Amino acid sequence: MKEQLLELEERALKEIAAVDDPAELENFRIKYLGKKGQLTSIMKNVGGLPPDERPKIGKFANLVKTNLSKRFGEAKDSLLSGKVSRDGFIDVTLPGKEPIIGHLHPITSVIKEVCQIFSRMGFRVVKGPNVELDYYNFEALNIPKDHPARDMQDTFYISDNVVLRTHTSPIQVRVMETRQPPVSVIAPGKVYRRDSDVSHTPMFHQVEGLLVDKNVSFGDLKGTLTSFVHQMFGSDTELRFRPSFFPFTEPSAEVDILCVLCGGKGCRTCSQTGWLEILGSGMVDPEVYRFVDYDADVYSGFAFGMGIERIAMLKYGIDDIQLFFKNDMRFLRQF
Ligand code: 2U9
Repeated sequence: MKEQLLELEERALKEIAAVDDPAELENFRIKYLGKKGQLTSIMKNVGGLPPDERPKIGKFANLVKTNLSKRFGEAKDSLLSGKVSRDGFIDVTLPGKEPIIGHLHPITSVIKEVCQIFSRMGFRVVKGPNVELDYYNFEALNIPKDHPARDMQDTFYISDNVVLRTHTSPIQVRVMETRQPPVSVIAPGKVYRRDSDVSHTPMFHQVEGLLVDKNVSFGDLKGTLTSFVHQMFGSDTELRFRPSFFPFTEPSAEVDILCVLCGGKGCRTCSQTGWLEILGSGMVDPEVYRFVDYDADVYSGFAFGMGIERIAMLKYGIDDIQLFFKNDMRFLRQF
């Protein structure tokens, strides 16, 4: 009987190791451990053994039963703990795997937000080439031949008169060349400058705007940009227009907002001034109209430009521009 028990144990252990669904497991239990099961039948015969053999075989049979019951319990636990069986058993009570849902890069979403604000004010979004003629990038924008921006140290030259655009202004020149006023356009895109440190990258993003019509005044510029700042940074954001200079606008002004970090008290971010520069602007210089055949006696207009990385850094409190270009998921997931 001992051999019988040993053979049964070996066979049962082999069988249970291959069981991978709950129905098979129940069949196993009935086959070996059930009331009419094979082990139960053998155990029923123990009573008929000679009295000297009975305790030894009885004890051995009980050990086999304990062992098979234990294996049965373990197999049941492992099947119910959510493992997916070969034929598709799934524990539907387990929490699902959360899919990773992507989203826009923070720079893309800031560009979209800026464009949406100006679109609502009637500006049309326009695009243009990244590789640009010197004429559109510098000449037609009244940037003189000896201007430092034209230096090989500052601009990526493809050839003598072809560059990687250093701003998106050439897009507006191309628009002006093809249509007479009124024009109101917004030009987003990548720009390239030979610059790389904690606050500069050789490629960054700009959004520029241009509006030309009859009777456009500096008041229109101030109203439009004040509305933009209030929509972008909050309606109670304090701002100021500070005189500046650009070759393509006259007069020119830079727009500062009260420092978002110190509230105007002065800190490292605002270089103790209490103000943060967010964009440049001005009335289009009549010199530019000469290149595109606009009548400067009839038309006037304003233009502005902003660096998107800078806007995003101020909006989200980021202190390192390089983070936008590293594709580190720990950074990107926060937006
Ligand atoms: C045309 C005429 C005028 C676009 C302008 C600025 C002022 C300006 C800078 C902001 C930060 C560039 O990214 S930045 O370094 N831009 O300050 N841009 S006015 O003026 C134009 C554009 C097109 C035909």
